[in-house]
Amino acid sequence: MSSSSKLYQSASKAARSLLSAVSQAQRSSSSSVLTAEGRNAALATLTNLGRKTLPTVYSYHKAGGSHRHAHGWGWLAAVPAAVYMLQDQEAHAAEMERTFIAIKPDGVQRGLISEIVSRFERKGYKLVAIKLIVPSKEFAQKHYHDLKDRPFFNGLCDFLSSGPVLAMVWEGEGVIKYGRKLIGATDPQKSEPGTIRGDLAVVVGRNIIHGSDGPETAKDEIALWFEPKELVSYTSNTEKWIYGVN
Ligand code: IDP
Ligand code: MG
Repeated sequence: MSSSSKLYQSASKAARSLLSAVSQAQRSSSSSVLTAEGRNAALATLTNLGRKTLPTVYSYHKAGGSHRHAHGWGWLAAVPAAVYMLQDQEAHAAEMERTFIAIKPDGVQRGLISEIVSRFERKGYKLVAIKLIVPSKEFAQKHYHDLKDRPFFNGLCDFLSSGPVLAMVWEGEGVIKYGRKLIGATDPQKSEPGTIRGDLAVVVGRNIIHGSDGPETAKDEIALWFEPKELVSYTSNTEKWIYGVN
């Protein structure tokens, strides 16, 4: 299980125990005002993955805070909305995956970084790591190790190590497989229009972008190109609009 789904699960678990506290509190309280501010505060705290969720909620309100609704049990009435959102997130978190995407030296030199990044961004995938590097030839050989017996292997590794490569990790439901769809067929002569290679490249030796071809390769390539600390886990504000079950 990925660390992000673990986080979603523990946050959701915390939210559920809070929910039972809420129903108890509501039964013994006259206040049941659901304010937008209160809901946002609860949501922001509860969905803030990677941080210690519950203690933040409690200390914020214990300290009195500057929040004018942060008194009595009123703020607790806002929590069910947060729980609902979390359960939604939990449903898709199980499917969440990461893939390694790289803009090769030809794509970087041709000024196609923003064009390519925007296609992943607009689709709804989340950027979790990015860096511009010039890989060594040895590194390129490691990256393309499965092609070492192909006649173009040496030239390919020379090319990959010839200039800057924009290395990235993108996260989202089905991103490994669908990322390959966005990229298009290996040979741009065969890539469909509308795909990155179909729209922006002409020959296989200069097909501007790399994308992991499966879950195992994605895992290996992310580990090859990035230190774990370079991968940034965060909740995107758009996630609640990109994912959802009706
Ligand atoms: P992929 O990049 O679509 O996953 P692979 O078969 O893994 O395609 O090949 C890796 C890279 O090797 C290709 O993106 C392309 O740059 C290069 N390549 C693949 N086939 C040829 C070829 O026949 N001639 C020259 N380069 C090739
Ligand atoms: Mg490949």
